[in-house]
Parts: sequence; structure tokens; C-alpha cells
Amino acid sequence: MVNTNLTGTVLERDGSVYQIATPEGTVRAVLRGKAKDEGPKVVVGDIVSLEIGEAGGLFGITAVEPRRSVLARRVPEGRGLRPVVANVDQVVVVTAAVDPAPVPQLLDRLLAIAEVNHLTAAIAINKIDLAPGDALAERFHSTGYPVYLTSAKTGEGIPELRKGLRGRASVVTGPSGAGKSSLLNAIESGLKLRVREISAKIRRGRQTTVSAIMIPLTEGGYVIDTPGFSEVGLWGVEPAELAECFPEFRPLIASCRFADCRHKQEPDCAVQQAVVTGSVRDDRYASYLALLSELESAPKPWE
Ligand SMILES: Nc1nc2c(ncn2[C@@H]2O[C@H](COP(=O)(O)OP(=O)(O)OP(=O)(O)O)[C@@H](O)[C@H]2O)c(=O)[nH]1
Ligand SMILES: [Mg+2]
Ligand SMILES: [Zn+2]
Repeated sequence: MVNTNLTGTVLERDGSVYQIATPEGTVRAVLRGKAKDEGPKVVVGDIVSLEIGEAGGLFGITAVEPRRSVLARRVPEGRGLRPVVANVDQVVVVTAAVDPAPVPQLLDRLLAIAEVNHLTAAIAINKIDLAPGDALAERFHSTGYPVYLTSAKTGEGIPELRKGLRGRASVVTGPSGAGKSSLLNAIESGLKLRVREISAKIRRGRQTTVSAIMIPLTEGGYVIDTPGFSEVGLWGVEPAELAECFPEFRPLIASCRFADCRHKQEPDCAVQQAVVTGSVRDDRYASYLALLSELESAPKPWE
């Protein structure tokens, strides 16, 4: 067995076979030795050490480098965290302006998950050729997140989004059918990610993109396309820390009377006051309360 000291980045996984980008081109590899027995689950974006296998063809993944970041989320009703991708800086939450109808609470969840994972976030409101996304964009104004109004169909907003992805490691996430893959096809010329056929019905649990795939960008950086979903839970956050995941709440928290204020029914709560005066939107606050009650009723890891 020859150790080539080759290192690569996981682009894609198909069952037990991983596509790995290396300085010597893209290779196919399977987990081997320690990486197979005890290593963390390998995900797209991971940087791995490779060795050439005896049986030619497939390389072996022998080790996974420590991750500088990970996007992890909880499967609905599930316990524990599932890593989705590794080594990204930015999460781009994609929604359609219409078809499928946007679910603002789901978007708030995805944004909070980005915060929990210490990743910066941005929002893309797509399909603005079908309906204006302005009201939805306005909803996020006070969060400070960049909002891109796009149409993968007409190309509107694509240069701006392309600029927002340039030179960074991003992951796109959001509901199925929002147009994540279509947007990436519009951003990177020559890319032909599979997108939903016009005639296909939006059926629950059916995604067009079935697994994460990393795409290097010509202008530098890379982006990871992921399958859409309709539900997602939060996990591993202390209820008292949730408010930190809502950027417009952050400057208020220190003014609450109690240091461990959960901004629910406590007296002299700066967040509740801001909801009353309208400087915090009540729909964002409602998303916060929904996530808070989930975290408060979540089973403890040892239960
Ligand atoms: N009118 C219009 N249709 C779009 C736009 N972007 C995407 N679509 C259509 O919306 C459908 C879904 O697009 P996809 O790119 O497959 O959506 P996705 O978010 O990748 O979906 P999953 O892979 O299932 O998560 C396809 O039929 C696209 O042609 C847009 O900007 N305008
Ligand atoms: Mg897709
Ligand atoms: Zn408070």
C-alpha cells in the first residue's frame, strides 16, 4: 500500500463512495481504517487524507481534518445533531416569493441554525418574476441580513448574489422547489444541476436534489447545494441563549431586568417592550417563542 500524502476536499457522496477534489484531479474514495471505524461521519466540505488502494481505482480515506465549521441541524423529532456540510462560512437561505408559498417561520429557523453554528447568513428571495418579494424582504430588514431578490429565470439579481458568493464558502439551504439548484445554474455558467421538471408535482418528502454537492466557483470560493426540506428543528442551544440567535434582539438583551431573561413573561424585558413599540417585529418574536418552547420541552441528551 502506497501512502501518497494526498489531501482532498469532499465534493459529493454517493452511497459509500465519495468524490474528492485533489490537486491531481477528482478521485473516488471509500472510508478505510481508522476513518471507517471511529472517525466522524464524513460530509461534503470535509478535508480528508487519502491513500491509494491495493485494488487500483478507489482511493482510501484514512483521516478527516478538524473542521473549521460545520452546519448541523436536527431532523424533525430526532435527537442529536446531524452534520450537513463542513468548512463553510456562510449560509444562504433560499425561499421562493411564491410557488411554493414562503414559510417565514421556517426561514427564521434556518437563520437561527446558521447563528447557532456561528455562520453568517443571507437570504435569497427567488422567483421574483412571478411575484414581488418586497414585503418578505422588508420582514428581514431589521435583522441586518443581506437580502437578495432574484429570478433564476430572468437573471434579475443574479449578479448581486454571485458577488455575495464570490471568494467564500457558502451552503444554500431552504425549502424544496424554492429554486436553489436553478439559482446555482444561473450563477455558474456551464453548471447543469438537476432542477425539477415543470410538470412534476411538489410532493411531500420529494426533492429534486437528493444529496449535498460542492461546486467550485470560477470567480473563487465554492458553494454547496443541498436538498430541500419542509421541517427542521433546533438542538443543542441553551434556551437562555436563543435570543442571541436573533440579531435584532441582541442589542436589547443587556437591558432586560434579569440576566437570565427568556423574554417571555418576565417584567422589565427589553425585547417584549420592543415588540410593543414595533421595533422588533411580532412575527419574528413569534418564531423566537416557538423555537424557545421547543428547546424548553426537548428531551435532554441523557433522557
Ligand atoms: N418562474 C421561475 N421559476 C423558477 C425560478 N427558479 C426556479 N424555478 C423553477 O422552480 C422549480 C424548482 O426549482 P429547483 O431549482 O429544482 O428547486 P430546488 O430548491 O433546488 O429544489 P430541491 O432540489 O427539491 O430542494 C423548477 O421547475 C424551476 O424551473 C425562478 O426564478 N422563476
Ligand atoms: Mg435542488
Ligand atoms: Zn428579556
